[in-house]
Amino acid sequence: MRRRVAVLRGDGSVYGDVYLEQENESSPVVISGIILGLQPGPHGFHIHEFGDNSNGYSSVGPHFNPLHKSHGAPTDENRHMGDLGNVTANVEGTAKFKFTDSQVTLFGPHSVFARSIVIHEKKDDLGKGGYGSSTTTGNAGAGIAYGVIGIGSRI
Ligand SMILES: *[C@@H]1O[C@H](CO)[C@@H](O)[C@H](O)[C@H]1NC(C)=O
Ligand SMILES: CC(=O)N[C@H]1CO[C@H](CO)[C@@H](O)[C@@H]1O
Ligand SMILES: [Cu+2]
Ligand SMILES: [Zn+2]
Repeated sequence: MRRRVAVLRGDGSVYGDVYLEQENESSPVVISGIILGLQPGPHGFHIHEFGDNSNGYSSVGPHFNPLHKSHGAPTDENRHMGDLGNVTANVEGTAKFKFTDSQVTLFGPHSVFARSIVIHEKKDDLGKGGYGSSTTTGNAGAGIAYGVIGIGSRI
């Protein structure tokens, strides 16, 4: 079992914790967490390439995309590995979630360990919004909280 954790912070009031757990390299990764301080509604949720927030959201790089694909929905075959779709905040601005993903892994050369998790100000249109940035970022706007995927405690 590998357990990783990302502590999300930004310049504003949004913060949260995201957990990634995977039994072994052939089992799906389970992604869960809670993010607070959001505007109600869907927010783009991705793994970005770099575990570097020395310059805030500007330094986390593009969506993690080791297989050189296009932006898409988590259920698409043609998607960035880091494309996790949206998480949705309730009227209180809290998004609580738990889902599995078939492409993200904590093992091998494409491991997402030490990369960044980002939540965005706007919804991810899953590549289908028709904006210039739909096919690269889902037109999700700026990242409002982000954190490096690090080593979690073993419980
Ligand atoms: C991987 O973990 C799954 C449970 O998630 C288990 O069914 C499977 O046997 C394990 N595979 C290996 C190679 O250990
Ligand atoms: C509004 C919208 O596009 N919501 C999508 C956000 O991502 C999730 C997870 O992939 C989808 O289920 C939603 O349809
Ligand atoms: Cu993103
Ligand atoms: Zn993407």
